[in-house]
Amino acid sequence: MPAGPSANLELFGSLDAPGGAAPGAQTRMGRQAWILRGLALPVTDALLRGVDEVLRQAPLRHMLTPGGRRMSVALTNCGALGWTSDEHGYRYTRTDPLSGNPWPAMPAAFAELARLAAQRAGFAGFEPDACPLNRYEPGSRLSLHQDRNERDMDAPIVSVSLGMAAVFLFGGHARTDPAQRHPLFHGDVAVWGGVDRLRYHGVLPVKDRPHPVLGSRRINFTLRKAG
Ligand SMILES: O=C(O)CCC(=O)C(=O)O
Repeated sequence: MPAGPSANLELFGSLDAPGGAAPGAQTRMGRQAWILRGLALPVTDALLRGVDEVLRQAPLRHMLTPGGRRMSVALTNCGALGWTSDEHGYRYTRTDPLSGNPWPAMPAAFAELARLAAQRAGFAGFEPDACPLNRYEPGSRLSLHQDRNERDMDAPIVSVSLGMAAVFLFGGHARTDPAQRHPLFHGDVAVWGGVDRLRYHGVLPVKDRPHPVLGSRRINFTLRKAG
């Protein structure tokens, strides 16, 4: 059984814990949903170089929701397909609407980590073609949502966390289902797919607990098979 909210926060104690959860540990969120603790730690330098390169080519921006609200997370993309949102709805595009250019290539380190994480979580052969990248500042949040704009629902979502810690909400198949709360630390990788692929998830408003490398920022990128 997945651990409940209080179990996880008690297990890992304070979100201020500088080292985060023990690398190599695994938190089970569902039958086919895991947090692989610290899996990204050995490659964070390559990942952060990749992040810089993506941001240089496709700067972060605050997108509008279809309801006209400005998202509190700033977002961009890399890979063949990029996720965008505006007053007309959510969709994947091959080009960045700001520049008209193709989205930046997916850094090799992102794709390699995604394949490793997916394989560890029971999804061998994962080949992502899309990667929305979010930047959270203190107060930024992501409300409960399902990732359902991707064509390939057999493929998992692989979600990599860097920088400040945050609380991840992992709910059920209805928005009103109770949500588990899991701390996510620098280097943690969450994977959900199969029977858990369409579960609602989100992030509570991020508290300002500066990270030694990224300061008052949290970077999260999610690798997907969208096309
Ligand atoms: O920031 C996170 O940990 C989750 C990101 C997410 O749910 C998304 O980009 O759809």
